[in-house]
Amino acid sequence: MKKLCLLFISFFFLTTLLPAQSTQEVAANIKTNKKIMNGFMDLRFGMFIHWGPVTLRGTEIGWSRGNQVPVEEYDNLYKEFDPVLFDADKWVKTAKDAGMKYLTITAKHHDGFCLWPTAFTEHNIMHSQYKKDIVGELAKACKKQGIKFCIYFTVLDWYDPNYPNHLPGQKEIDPKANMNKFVNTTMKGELKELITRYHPYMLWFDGDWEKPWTQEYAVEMYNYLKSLDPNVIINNRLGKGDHVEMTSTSVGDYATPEQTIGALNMKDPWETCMTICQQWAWKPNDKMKSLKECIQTLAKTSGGNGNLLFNVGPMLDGRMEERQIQRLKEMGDWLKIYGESIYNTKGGPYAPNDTFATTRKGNKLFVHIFSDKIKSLSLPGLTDLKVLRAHFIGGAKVSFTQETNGDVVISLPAQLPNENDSVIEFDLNSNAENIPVITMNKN
Ligand code: H79
Repeated sequence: MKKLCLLFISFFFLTTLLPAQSTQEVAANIKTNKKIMNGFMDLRFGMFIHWGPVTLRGTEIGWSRGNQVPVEEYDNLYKEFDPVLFDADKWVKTAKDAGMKYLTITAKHHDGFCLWPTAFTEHNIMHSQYKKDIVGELAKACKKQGIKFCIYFTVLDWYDPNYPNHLPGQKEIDPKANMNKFVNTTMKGELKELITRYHPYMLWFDGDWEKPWTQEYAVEMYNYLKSLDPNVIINNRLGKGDHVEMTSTSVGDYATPEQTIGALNMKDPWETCMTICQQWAWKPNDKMKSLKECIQTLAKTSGGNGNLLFNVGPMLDGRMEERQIQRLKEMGDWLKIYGESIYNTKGGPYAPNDTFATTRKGNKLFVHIFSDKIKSLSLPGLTDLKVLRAHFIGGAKVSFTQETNGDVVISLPAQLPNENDSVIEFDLNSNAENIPVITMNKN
């Protein structure tokens, strides 16, 4: 009897507690494989696009609904949305000229408006004045121009009656909502349309922090998406919790620091998303980052072994702002000269700071110099290898000495070749990618 009792108790625990726990993790064989993730991380630089009917007001997408713009007004903006000057090829060319290798469009943001003709809600582009499939046109233009096409999709939807919250920070749950139906019919249905029609390279989830979304939904959804396309890359905002770094409970393939450059990490893939101005969606006269900030952000991201997803908010008529197009083009011009120190490289071995960052590829170590205030720079810890030569990319030789303990001291000229980031290319006698992370004392 006692044995039977024990058996019963263990059966109870096995059937009730264990499965609940195991559904919170994604099986290793379903996760996106390392080769695909390495291919993604080699791209280094992508364009984020936040766009929708909210551009008619110039306020923030999603967040201004019920704040700067009354809910009733916000929810009807789409009826006026008519971006007649939208030209997918032009947007994609702008990304390409910037040296970007992938592009991510907000197919659906927190306001629930869909930029593609979905069968699951009328709150979509076909019911605007414009009536053209924005997502489809971008997917096509990306394919044509050799840019990887990716889709932003938030799990929260303040517009959908079945999603239990209808405003940011709402405490009380809508009793008429049906979260299971929202997830299993609407969300899965919409994502199936997006995957099977547009074949995105990556899905950028957001909005997982509200209470109705659970870790169980996330794991289920990850498995579902992988059943539709085993190769699709998924960011870590599908799962609950910290996004800045990968943890043992992360659901997704890579970490997503927002508006801040991620820390050096040689183990887990990550991508910083950051705005070229201050708002995600277009805002008139929004403060734009200087070229120096733009280039150094990209170099520091690469130096930390991460990608940069750089955001542009196009205007209500469908065009991107000319000053932003110019700024991006200037980044592309820098990349034409210095791209070999960004694309397909690894970050490290030093953590980037405001003076310099390093990247590496095979026997080459690239040192990005940000400051023209320094006369020399010491790189400690380069033991068991020899530096053979050094020169500025696109320029003159650089003088340096290597001490017997391996430390390298670089003498910098009074005038650096590039005012934003001058890159020194060092040839080593061994593979720079094998150097372990080197911690520096503040110099
Ligand atoms: O889509 C962009 C943001 O809308 C979204 N993620 C990026 C990619 C995001 N959703 N939530 N959050 C970011 C975190 C919340 C930030 C907030 Fe705010 C601070 C919400 C209100 C204050 C940022 C600043 C958004 C509105 C003002």
